[in-house]
Amino acid sequence: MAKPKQIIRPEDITICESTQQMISKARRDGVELFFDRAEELKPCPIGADSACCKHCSMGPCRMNPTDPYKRVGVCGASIDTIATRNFGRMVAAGTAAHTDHGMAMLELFRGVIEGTITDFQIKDHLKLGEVAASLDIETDGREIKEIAADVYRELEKTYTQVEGEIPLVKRVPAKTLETWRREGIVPRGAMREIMEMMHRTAIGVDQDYENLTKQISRTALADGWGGSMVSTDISDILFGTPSPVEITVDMGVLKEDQVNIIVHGHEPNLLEAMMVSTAAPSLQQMAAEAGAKGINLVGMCCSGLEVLSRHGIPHAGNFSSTEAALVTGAVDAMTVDIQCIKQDLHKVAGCYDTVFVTTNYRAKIEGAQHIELDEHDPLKCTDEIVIKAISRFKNRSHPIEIPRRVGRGVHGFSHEYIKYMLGGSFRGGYEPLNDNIINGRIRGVAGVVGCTNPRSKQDFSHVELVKELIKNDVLVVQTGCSQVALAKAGLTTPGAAALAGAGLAEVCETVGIPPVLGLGSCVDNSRILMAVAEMVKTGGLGESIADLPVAGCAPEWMSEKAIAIGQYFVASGVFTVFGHTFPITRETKFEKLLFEGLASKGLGSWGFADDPYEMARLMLAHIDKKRQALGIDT
Ligand code: SF4
Ligand code: MSK
Repeated sequence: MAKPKQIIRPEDITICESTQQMISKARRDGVELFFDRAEELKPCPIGADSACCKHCSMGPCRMNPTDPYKRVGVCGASIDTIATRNFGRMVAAGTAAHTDHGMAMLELFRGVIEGTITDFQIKDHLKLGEVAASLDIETDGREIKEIAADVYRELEKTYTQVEGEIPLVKRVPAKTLETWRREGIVPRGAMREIMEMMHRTAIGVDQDYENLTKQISRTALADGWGGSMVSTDISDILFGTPSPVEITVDMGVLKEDQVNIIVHGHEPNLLEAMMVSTAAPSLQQMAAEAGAKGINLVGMCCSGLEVLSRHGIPHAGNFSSTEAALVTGAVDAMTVDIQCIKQDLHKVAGCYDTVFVTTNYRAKIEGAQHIELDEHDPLKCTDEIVIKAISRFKNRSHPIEIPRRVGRGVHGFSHEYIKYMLGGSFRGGYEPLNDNIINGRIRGVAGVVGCTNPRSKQDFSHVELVKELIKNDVLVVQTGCSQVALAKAGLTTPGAAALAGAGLAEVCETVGIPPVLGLGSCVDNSRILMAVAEMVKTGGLGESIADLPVAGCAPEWMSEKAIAIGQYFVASGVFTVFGHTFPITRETKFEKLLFEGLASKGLGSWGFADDPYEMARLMLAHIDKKRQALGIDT
């Protein structure tokens, strides 16, 4: 007799109560969610340990992860070659995603400079000036467009430069850059690095895991200090550098009596255009005539974080909640552009007659309607979507159940703002960050970032880890879906200082900041790089990023982009812990290199832990080790 299928309780799947409520509703409605498939589709244990190669048709070749050196592939590839190549291709894919996104922002910038795109403008002249100065571009007495054209030309090299160092390495602390030069990992343009990474991981090319790992670091650095950093800078120049703003999160931001439009994905331009469309008097009037009290624009995932940080637009939830938001029945339209968009959103939307629209030529979904966002006339796309959403509102035919929860917080902490807030400098102002680290009020700084993953209880590790860190006087900076988890848990309010250790609480209360600072979307991890670079340059905490009492963590990661981010932090000198899974076979030379060997070369290192308390323990131990080495072990 077949065993009855075990039904997992929603509270064992997620700590997000809104998502729990929607999982129960989806079950009642007979709608399958990705949580259900994660239960049914168990991961292949050989693939999970990255012990399988399918780089040619002599394979696929499967190694034995419990006895990794017992055999080699048909071509003779060892477990170290196989696992390193797999890891390298993840980094290449993640880097490609961030850099292609950054390049799209740069093309938009070029259109604005050339005057072919008129619906977007250069909004933040101060940031443009700062970026120009960081690239040694003259600004005195010059027209904005002239400066912008020079900035464009320099930043284009981030992608296309075939030899030599990309311009943004000027921002890297001298000693860190010296280490990169010694190791031969200073990046050229991302196109070159990704191309070489793909070449060297093909059958019969680079079969020395140490040599391959150098290219892995070089490729990842072309992302962090290249494509991602350009994306952040250009988005700030065009849409404004974030500064602290009060925000609301969770599914309670949806409104039963309004037309609800969710924008999900990664590119800020779609949401910026949607802000204009939803505010248009003619469309507001149309919504009113349909019986709506207004048009409610809401973000999800990283698109949402871009506009949450800049404009305080409400945010309905992170990666694991995107289907669940549709289950409310209250979403009249969901638009998506690129990255982290589950294919089955289209199907779930169909179950509730929600208008579901893809908008980017790079990312269509079979069967889904596509209304392309053309930056030359963006409102054509967004107006059409708003009209469709109003029509769906008018004809709503599904019962609506909106979870009532709304979390509040203060987000929008760019690295520029952190610097300003902490006294105009990371050291020497009225509440300098470096001095507070040196005097021990702040024990260290941790970046807690990244995705959620249906293979671990949604949000749990993010929240528990951050609670442990702030309790131990570690200031936490955040990007991506992680900060949505913390905002829902109420830890991004200044009042959360009550949960911090005495030293950190004192700093937070004096400056008026939360102990957990949301910095933006996943490309905005570049803001964390800039913050750590600034900490080194300010002085008192060593000469390279690897000397700092800082650590990073992606406790519930899932995307190849996360691996690229992790590797660029490690290559920059940061101890970086990943949770729940790590794509590597244990007890191999490649594992030893990533977890120990890179640090001995002056870079950072990887760490892994399965539960948030162990993640915190590893990070605190690293921070304390660095404090001791700096002689500030107070
Ligand atoms: Fe097997 Fe080598 Fe081909 Fe990989 S490259 S599938 S290890 S034969
Ligand atoms: S959206 S990459 S799930 S952070 Fe940037 Fe969230 Fe991870 Fe996507």
